This record gives sequence, structure tokens and C-alpha cells, in this order.
Amino acid sequence: MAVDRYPSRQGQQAKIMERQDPVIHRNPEFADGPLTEQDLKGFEENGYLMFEKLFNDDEVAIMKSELRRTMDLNQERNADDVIKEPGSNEIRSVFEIHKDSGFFQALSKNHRIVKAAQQLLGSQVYITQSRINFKPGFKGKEFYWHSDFETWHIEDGMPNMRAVSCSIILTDNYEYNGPLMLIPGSQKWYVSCPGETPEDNYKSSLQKQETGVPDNESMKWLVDQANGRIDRATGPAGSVLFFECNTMHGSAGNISPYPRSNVFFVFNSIENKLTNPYSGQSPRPEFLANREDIKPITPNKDRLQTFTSR
Ligand code: 6CS
Ligand code: FE
Repeated sequence: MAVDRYPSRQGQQAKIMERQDPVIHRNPEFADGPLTEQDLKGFEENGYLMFEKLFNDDEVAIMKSELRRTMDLNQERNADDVIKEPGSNEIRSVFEIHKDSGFFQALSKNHRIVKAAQQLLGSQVYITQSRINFKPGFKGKEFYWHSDFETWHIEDGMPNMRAVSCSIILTDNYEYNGPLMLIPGSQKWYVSCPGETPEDNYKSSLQKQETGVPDNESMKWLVDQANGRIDRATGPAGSVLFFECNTMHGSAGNISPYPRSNVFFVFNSIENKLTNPYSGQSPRPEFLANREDIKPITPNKDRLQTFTSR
């Protein structure tokens, strides 16, 4: 087992360590993309970047109908990759959405997002995880504060911080329907969390994450480094948020009537393939951590379209 540069969940007290990887992996070979130097500087500083209306109203209309179709398809599907909200039959997440052999598969290869990911990661990219988080009205529960990288490193064996999540807003994200919240600049430190990883942790963590979450002192410290800022990724459907794999984020429950549904494509550098989980446990299922389909994505320039033939 390689030396663990980012140890966590070894029962010890929480510890805050310096990040050991660049936030942006600059590579002239992949510099030709939609992100300007100003965009790159903002991402490097804050650990995220928001684009209002990257997709136009016609494309958003298609996204909404495909979102509805996906929910209907999965409502009665009793499978591991369909996660329900705690205490209700409402769908919380559907994973591996980029393998729907239709609309979301095409969307996951759209050049507007893939070329941006290549610029940020400085390499060819592939999808290591994808999901739709539905966060339905009234019943959508919170996603407590966490660094995705901490989970992907410990439970999926992701070696380095060289992955980026692309969240496409499918239903308007308002201040009051549980938008994603991010601590700007938090990607610069790694919070080594207390506790141990339970066996088959994902069977509960996808509904309510309790391991690999920062303690209150570490959270307060990160917010202090951000001069008290907690940013919210609000915006209309069709907007796109890129956030770095180690940026501390979470979202509150949704008690408004309005769903907050976003699709997430997690792009990993082809140079950062998953290895053995640093927890020492067996790997998580393929729908959470892609190990078998890791060929680089060829970006497509298609306009978004519905895939009636399915
Ligand atoms: O365990 C995971 O991979 C998932 N958990 C959270 C809370 N965010 C990232 C990812 O979807
Ligand atoms: Fe997350």
C-alpha cells in the first residue's frame, strides 16, 4: 500500500493538514478551454466556480423533462444505486446517471463541461462518479458538511486531489430550498477526521453521512479562514457549478415547496485512477466508484436533445 499522504478516520482527534496537491493542475496541452484566466484564478482562490445559464432555455426544458422521466423510471426501482430520503419513499439520489445510454450520458460528454474539467485537471478526464440529487420539496434532507475527497480517498482509494465535481442545476436553486453551501478557500487544507469507517458505510452514509465529517472546531476554523464567509451556489436552472474535490461543502434540508434537483458529474484525471481504499476495506460498489470504465472522454459539441429511442 502506497504511503497515505491524506490519513483520516484513524480514531485520532481531528487534525487540519496543508493540502499537498495544486488546486489547478496547469498543463499547456489542455489550456484550450472555456475558462478564462480570471475564472481559473477564482477557482484557485475559492475552490469553486459558478456559471449562470451555461445552458439555454430550450436545453433547460429538455433537462427538466429528462429529470422527470428519470424520477418516474426509478421511483419503484429497488436497487442499490437508488437512494431514498431517510424516513420516506422520496428519491434522494440516483447514481451512475452518466450510464443512462441517453440524455444524461450525452450531457456528461458535452464539451462545455468536459473541456473545463480538462483545463482544471490538466489532463484527459473520465467520470469517477455521477448522480442526480433530487432534494424534493418538503422532504429533501440535508447533506452535512464534508470534503468529497476525504471520502473518495479513504473509501475509494483516490490517490491525489485531482478531481472536480460539475453540478448542473436542473431546478432553480434558491436561498430557501437547500442550495449547496461552500466554504471559500477550504480546499487549501485537508481535515483529517476522527472516528473509524464502519463496514459497508455507504449503505447509511448516502442517506446521512456521520463518518468522515469535520468536527465543529475544524469547521469553525475553516470558516474563520474564509473571514466568516459561507457561500451559496444559487442560480437558475441551466447554471453550472464546478467545485474542487476537497472544497468543504454541504446543504441544508429543503422545507420549501420547490425541489432543488442537480445532476453531478465527477471528473477525475486519467492520471488519478482509484487504487485500494486507504481504509484497508474492500472497494465500494462500481456505481459509486468507477473502476471498470476509465477511458478518456471525447467531448461532444452536440446541442442537447431528448433521446426518444430508449
Ligand atoms: O460518498 C460519496 O461518494 C458521496 N457522498 C457525498 C456526501 N458527496 C459525494 C458523494 O456523492
Ligand atoms: Fe459531496
